[in-house]
Amino acid sequence: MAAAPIRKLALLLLPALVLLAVAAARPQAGPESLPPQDRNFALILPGDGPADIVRKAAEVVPTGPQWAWQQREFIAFAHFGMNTFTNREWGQGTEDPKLFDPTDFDPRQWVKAFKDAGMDMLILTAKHHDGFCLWPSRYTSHSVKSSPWRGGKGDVVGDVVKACREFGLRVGIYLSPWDRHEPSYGDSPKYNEHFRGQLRELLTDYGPIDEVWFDGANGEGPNGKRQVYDWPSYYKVIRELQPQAVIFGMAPDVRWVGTESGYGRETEWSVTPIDLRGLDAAAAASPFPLDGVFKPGDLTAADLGSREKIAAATGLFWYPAETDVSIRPGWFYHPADDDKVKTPEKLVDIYFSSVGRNSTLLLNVPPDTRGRIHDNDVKSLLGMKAILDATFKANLAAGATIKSTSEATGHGPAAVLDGNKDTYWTPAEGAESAALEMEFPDDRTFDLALVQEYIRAGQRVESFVLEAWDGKAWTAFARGTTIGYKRLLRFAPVTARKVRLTIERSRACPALAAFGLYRAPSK
Ligand code: FUL
Repeated sequence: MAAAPIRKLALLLLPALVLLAVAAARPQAGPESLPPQDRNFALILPGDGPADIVRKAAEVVPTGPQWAWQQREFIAFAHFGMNTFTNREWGQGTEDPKLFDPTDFDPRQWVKAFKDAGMDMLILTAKHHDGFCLWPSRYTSHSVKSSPWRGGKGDVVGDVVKACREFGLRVGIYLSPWDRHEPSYGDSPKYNEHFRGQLRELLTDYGPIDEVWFDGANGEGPNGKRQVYDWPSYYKVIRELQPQAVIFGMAPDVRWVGTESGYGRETEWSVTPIDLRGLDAAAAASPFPLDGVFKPGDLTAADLGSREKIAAATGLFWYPAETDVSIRPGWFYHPADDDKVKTPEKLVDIYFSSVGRNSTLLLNVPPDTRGRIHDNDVKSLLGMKAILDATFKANLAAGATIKSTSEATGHGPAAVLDGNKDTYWTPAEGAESAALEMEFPDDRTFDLALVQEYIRAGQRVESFVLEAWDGKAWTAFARGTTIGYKRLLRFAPVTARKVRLTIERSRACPALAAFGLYRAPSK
């Protein structure tokens, strides 16, 4: 019964999709063995069997903004606002703006610490659920305007952005749709207009904003009413004013990894199901095709993208994971937590379980009531960076003689060791197996491997194994499932002169951008 309308839709969509494919042709065309890649979604058509679905999943690729975001890897989050001064995690919206009064506000100190820690962007809570605005919004007086700080003339967002520009960090904005202060909240059209207005201010007045962070919290407002958020209209404002930005959470660009612990899944797929039945030809051909049909599903599920999971999908899209976690027990600063800051070793473990599992790491480091980052947090951040620098200082696989089972023209195995993310090895068309063998000039000892797929051609690898040659035989020392943008594997130290990486299962021919072997510093 349901098949007929879907088929009709598919016929309708076909010309639009062909058009899209032509219009969005990528400058980085793959070799002949890789099909043309240009869309971050795929329609499953009636009659598509399991093999077609798997092939389609392998062909879905990130958009330009998603690709740029993925390479940012390590992002700072700063929860700062009314809660910093009331020592709470969630404010009620009734707080007196006079409470907001940092004594030594110094965003340059934060941003320098983030830069020194190797972070690439800072996302600031411009407004949390209590509704207090860190910028002088024209839409409310519940903001820095009504605080004693700088005589009501201050602008936290403006100063933080300025510091980010000075140190070369990108900027992201957290703007809570749930607003426990704003009287129009719950009066749906009115508040939607208010919220779009605030978005417009933030996305117009502060230069490039590269990520907008939306959680889905939807509690009651001051009048006890719940708001019906008009998400597509919010996306429209963002797409128009900052088309290069990705939207996190309640939007089809970047998903929540599903935990707040810093630990993502071992098997992390960036291609997941989406219901595309509402997508018409015009929407499909628009620059942001998924904005009108996106609905968040259960992102806490253990499996979001296996063959079993996608088997019944009506569509698939590129929806990569971001792992948000706080360096402290809470998101906001609380003096009682000063001795509960995560240690450098814990942060490194989190890095391996997020960046090392095909995700980005969004690490929250909350400024205190002075408006500075506490020394304990700075120490942990820098300690983490020192461990990562010592770990990744030299790729022990560099300089190896490298052979592959086969290669497509122009995509030989040396590409995985050349330090260039835009070159990759891929086997010859129709190859049945895919393996790389590396021989070093001498014995090497390592306890960590890095593998990266060239995700601009899609995420394909489902399982792989690493083996060492002991002079007589190959012995497996590490195994992994998905790779995606980056996979880091830790194992007991191995000493070998020859190492083999075998792709055991893949959705299409694998395309690998990087391989590395490293040794963690001894403690
Ligand atoms: C959640 C919020 O409710 C928390 O307060 C915090 O901002 C976290 C990052 O997102 O949904």
